[in-house]
Amino acid sequence: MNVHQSHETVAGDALAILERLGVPASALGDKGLAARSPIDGKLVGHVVENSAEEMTAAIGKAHAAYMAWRQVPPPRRGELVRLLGDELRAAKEDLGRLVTLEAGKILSEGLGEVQEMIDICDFAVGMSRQLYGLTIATERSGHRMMETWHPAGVCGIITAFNFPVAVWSWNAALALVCGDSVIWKPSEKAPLTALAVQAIFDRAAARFGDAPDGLALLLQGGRALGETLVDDHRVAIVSATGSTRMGREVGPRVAARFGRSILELGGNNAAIVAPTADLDLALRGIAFAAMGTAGQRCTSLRRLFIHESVADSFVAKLARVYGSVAIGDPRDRGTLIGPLIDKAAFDNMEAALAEARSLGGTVHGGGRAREDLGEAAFYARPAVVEMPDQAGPVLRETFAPILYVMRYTDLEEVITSHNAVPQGLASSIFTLDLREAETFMSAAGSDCGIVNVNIGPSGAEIGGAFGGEKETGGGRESGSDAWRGYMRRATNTINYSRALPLAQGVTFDI
Ligand code: UN1
Repeated sequence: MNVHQSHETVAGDALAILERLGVPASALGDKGLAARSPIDGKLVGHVVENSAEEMTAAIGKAHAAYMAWRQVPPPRRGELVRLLGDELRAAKEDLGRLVTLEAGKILSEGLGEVQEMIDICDFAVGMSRQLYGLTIATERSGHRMMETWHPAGVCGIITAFNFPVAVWSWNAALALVCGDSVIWKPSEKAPLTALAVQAIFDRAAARFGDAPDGLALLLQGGRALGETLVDDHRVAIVSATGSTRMGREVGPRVAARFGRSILELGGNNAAIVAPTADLDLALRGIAFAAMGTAGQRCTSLRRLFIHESVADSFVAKLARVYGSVAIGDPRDRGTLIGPLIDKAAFDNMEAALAEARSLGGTVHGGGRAREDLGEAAFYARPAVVEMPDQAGPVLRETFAPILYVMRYTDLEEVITSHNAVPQGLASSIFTLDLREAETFMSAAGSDCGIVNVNIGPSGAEIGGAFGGEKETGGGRESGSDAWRGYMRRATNTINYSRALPLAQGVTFDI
């Protein structure tokens, strides 16, 4: 049930937060990018839009900042990120709420996203003392071989609306300790949270004292701005999060100039519910993964393979949960499903459901909900769709709360179906059978970058490397050794002998 609470207007709420977080009034104007809230579909304000020329100038500035920053000892660079984490802790309530206002996610998820930023800052601070290389056995006596990791340059960060602040921080926190400078081009659908984060970063930089100017820049605008960033040879790394369509354009453009890209693109994540699964736990795990964030995570659960022996009762329970879940204003306590980001997202959901029906799917749920919350606000009823097989929309990522359910009999066969989609981000199996769990995690199991057991595919912690295979783009961000993606490696061979032996036994006597 929805608990109705009275709220001030979304716009008033958002503008007050921006002021408290120190966003300068000059960042907002009468024209530029329209900032809307999906909660009521109304305009919050306009954000000053940057030109391609401004982007080119910013890249020059960021490059100069990198030239200075790369000389700063990494643990000192970590101190800046420590201060960023400190400022984020102080801003958590406000920034989390702003994420709710701008992206429409429920309050606990808005706060969770800011926590994810704090976590990656802590991780990066530790990492700043561990940017280590190997010492490697050499075939020549009196020699030593080792590798050194150096800052790579300017890192361009392109982010999506659905994690409007955390994805910047996964990249920025690591890039900054690695000695890179960063330029951020956020989604046009989330310009306000970006302004807030930049103000928070600027405060951390002021406390730090001698960070070079232009170390972390924010530029707002559309496609042309992104293209300028992507095509500039001074941008050593482009880390882009968004659709596979976007990645298909960004990847080759960066490659054409021999730049490096880190791509985190679409997912079409699945879960398998095996006969031995703890079904209550599976139900809860699946509900969060499929309906949380209104299905608008790249890790959202979209496909469910359920063993025929447990399918009937499980699908009935799932349909009941789907029918009773609270949809509404994400600021209300008790709401679990907030709005979709815009009308286009709702239309895509409806189109996918219509296509699923035409392919023999049985749809439970779907359709518009909570029209009382605004003509231009698009709340959708989550949908469970029983599909005869994996076809049509099941093979695509639709950024909406649709869960396609298919039955299976044999684990090996279902793993083949599981992997038979173009995307390869996140996956999970619910089973208490060790053989099944290990098979799913083995080389012959899931082909995804994230493979979970007895939890859903979404909601990863920052300590692990995050990303996926195939059309998901292959990039890894966040934890583990993802930091290496933000540095360049030098292999050093040092001769401390008086002789000059050549490798591979080559002789060259002059
Ligand atoms: C995304 O949707 O782009 O694993 C990122 C998760 C979150 C990040 C999602 N930690 O669901």
